[in-house]
Amino acid sequence: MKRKWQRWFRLLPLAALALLLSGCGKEGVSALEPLGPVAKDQADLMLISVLIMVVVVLVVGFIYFYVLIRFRKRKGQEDYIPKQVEGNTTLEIVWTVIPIVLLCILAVPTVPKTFSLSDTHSAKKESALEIEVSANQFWWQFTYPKQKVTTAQDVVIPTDRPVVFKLTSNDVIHSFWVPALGGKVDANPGQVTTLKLEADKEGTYRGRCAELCGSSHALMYFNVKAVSSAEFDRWIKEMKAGPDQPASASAKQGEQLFKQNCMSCHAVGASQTNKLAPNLTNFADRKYIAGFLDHDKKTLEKWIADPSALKPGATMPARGASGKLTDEQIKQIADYLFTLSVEK
Ligand code: HEC
Ligand SMILES: [Cu+2]
Repeated sequence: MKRKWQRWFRLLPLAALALLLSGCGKEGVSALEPLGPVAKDQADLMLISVLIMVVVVLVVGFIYFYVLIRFRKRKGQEDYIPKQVEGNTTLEIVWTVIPIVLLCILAVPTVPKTFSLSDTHSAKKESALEIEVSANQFWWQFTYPKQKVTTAQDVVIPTDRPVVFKLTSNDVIHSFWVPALGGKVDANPGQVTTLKLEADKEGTYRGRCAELCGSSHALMYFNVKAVSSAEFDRWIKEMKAGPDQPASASAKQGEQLFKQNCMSCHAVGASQTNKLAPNLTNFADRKYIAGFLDHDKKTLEKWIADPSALKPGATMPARGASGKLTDEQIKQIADYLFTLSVEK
């Protein structure tokens, strides 16, 4: 009885793993739930390979067990040796041709799809939207070169056309991955790589860094917000117009403090690119702080007081450039940052 229990206990880690993995796939972070044309094509390719592999495993497994049972050692026949078939030309041809046929079946959809999915040049002719992505430890900057707009953390795209992302990195190798929309591509320092994605439904898709890049690699999230093309055009206009002036006294005070303590790295104003920190023009419209933290004032105050306590390795200094902001001043800055909204 005790033995049996021990055996079940050994299954516990497996059960725990299954439970853990079942947590994957939240917030559109699953390649198996494709939500755009590119991702659908890729998921179909995966499905074909998996189906072929399942068939192979079933057939080979069946033959294996059949042979195991059919040719097992029987009592009274210990010295019996069944008919040997090495050098049987027919069998050799059969088990060489079958894998060739299977690989051909796999190649027919895979090869042309691989080329068309990675073809970012003719996508450009289809008037695709171009977005430059620069990856940093541990945040993302997005620039729309034609529209001359820069933002960070949340990238907004239209649903009516493909988007060509041009990726690079300011420090180490990162990898740009929006599982629901398609495969990932590395962002390398000193190099530009491209990735074509498309969202045909409006919604917010979670993206993340998929290349171990430092202590907060696992927290290097971003959002892709897909909106109608009219809404996208409006958003670009609103970004260019910028947020309204702060109204309350506290936020006004916060703006002054922000200029003195934060502007050496951050920019407010969508035409400005500052390589050192996220552009905050529409900070109040974001869904998270720093890509993953609750988007509320209390968390923001904690963030400004000590970023690396919340996101290990974050290069932003605690309590501003001087390190001397008081709790009251931090509160005022938080008030100001929450006025930075362009959505009317
Ligand atoms: C030395 C440069 C630097 C200074 C000075 C600096 N920051 Fe940052 N800040 C950063 C970096 C880098 C990040 C991105 C960190 C990350 O997500 O890994 C960041 C992130 C942020 C974010 C989150 C942005 C987002 O889109 O979610 C806020 C808010 C912020 N900083 C506010 C401030 C405030 C307020 C000050 C001044 C008190 C300040 N920062 C000073 C470098 C700086
Ligand atoms: Cu990274």
